[in-house]
Amino acid sequence: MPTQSDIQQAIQALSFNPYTVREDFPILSEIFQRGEKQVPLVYLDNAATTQKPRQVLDTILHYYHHENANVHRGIHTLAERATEKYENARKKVAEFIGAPSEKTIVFTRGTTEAINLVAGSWGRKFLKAGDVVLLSEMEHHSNIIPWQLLSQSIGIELRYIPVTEEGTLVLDQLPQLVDERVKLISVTHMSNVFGTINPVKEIVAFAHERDIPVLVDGAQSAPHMPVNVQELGCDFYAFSGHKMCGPTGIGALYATERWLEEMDPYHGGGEMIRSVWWDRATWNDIPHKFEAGTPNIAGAIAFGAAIDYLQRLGMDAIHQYEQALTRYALERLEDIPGFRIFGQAPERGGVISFYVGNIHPHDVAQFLDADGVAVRAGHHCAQPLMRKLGIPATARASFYFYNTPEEVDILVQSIRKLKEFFGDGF
Ligand code: 7TS
Repeated sequence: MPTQSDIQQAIQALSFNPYTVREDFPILSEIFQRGEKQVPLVYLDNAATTQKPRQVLDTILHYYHHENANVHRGIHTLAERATEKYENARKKVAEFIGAPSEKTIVFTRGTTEAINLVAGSWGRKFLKAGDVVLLSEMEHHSNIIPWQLLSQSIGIELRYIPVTEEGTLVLDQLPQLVDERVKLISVTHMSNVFGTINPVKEIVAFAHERDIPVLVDGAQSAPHMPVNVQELGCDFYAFSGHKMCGPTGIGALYATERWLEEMDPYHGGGEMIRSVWWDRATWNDIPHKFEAGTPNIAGAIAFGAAIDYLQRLGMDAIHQYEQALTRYALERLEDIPGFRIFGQAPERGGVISFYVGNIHPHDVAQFLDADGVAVRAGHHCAQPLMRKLGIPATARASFYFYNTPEEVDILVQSIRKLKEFFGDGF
């Protein structure tokens, strides 16, 4: 079992210090009153959303104090400032995921909207009744429902790559699952339930040999590991700013230039047009063709600031530290009798879904909250997967680079206390 001193050694070797970065996050100093006692916040719900550093918060304030104007339309100084900052943020996003050009980055509200954009625009143009979209059984609802909606309107069919008990994809079945009717594969890079990191590069290689495009849901991968979309080779990659220190309501879709050129607009309105007549219109260049209306300007600029922040720490170091912290947590949690983990893939990130004895996950989360520990309990927007696992929900702890081994210790202690509290009923 990695000891405190092992993990402290791992921390020494990092290019950042998880204890000092915490000072950048005002909310991490939150203290809750519990009767006579005060307990510090232990925030372990990072797969749902992450906290925001001062650098991102200041960027939002600075934007509204000094730069606020609409983008791409004004000639005045503020409009130029806002446009430059907004487009500069796009460049940062492109560079962050190794995209070949900022033209391949469409700002969206987040992963969900990015996937809906692909289903609504690419899907409607390139799919027809009887075509198959291949998903996996570990997808978040946001990579299931847009395809179900498309299925209801144009008659595509959905197939699913099965998952094993340990939370890995049964990729041996790909040759049987992928026939000539499969026209798109859309899979998550990292599961928000199991923490499994899927071998998307191999999936893309398999698909491209058959001329099948691939969408990667990067909601849980972009925040936690270095990602290079050109290396992965995927056609589409969707992710959210709020899961990587940015604000809510902003995210991005990467798509290859070829697809963006060929796809039709998703929403209609200002910004996305070149010329409009009463009965027709022509479209703006990519990516603006997909950004109708006034965008989330402050959000995009703050997303850029979040990327600057992460890159200062280093994505490799973030990944390395989270791996060490997850190992530290897993070994302590597995030591608790009756502790059951969902997701034992060898390649995994900092998401731990669990059951304690037969206590309902909502009770677990409530009990932990009394100790200041924030975990999520629920179906994690993966109801079909929960059904397959035969459970209504799990409790889930998920880490980010600002979590510490001491916080893991508090989680472990709190679960041990829970066990004592429930006694024989445990
Ligand atoms: N895909 C995955 C794999 C996710 O984990 C999530 C959000 C989404 C897509 C949707 O992202 P959004 O930013 O558009 O909402 N996952 C979670 C979660 O696990 N708990 O709350 C949100």
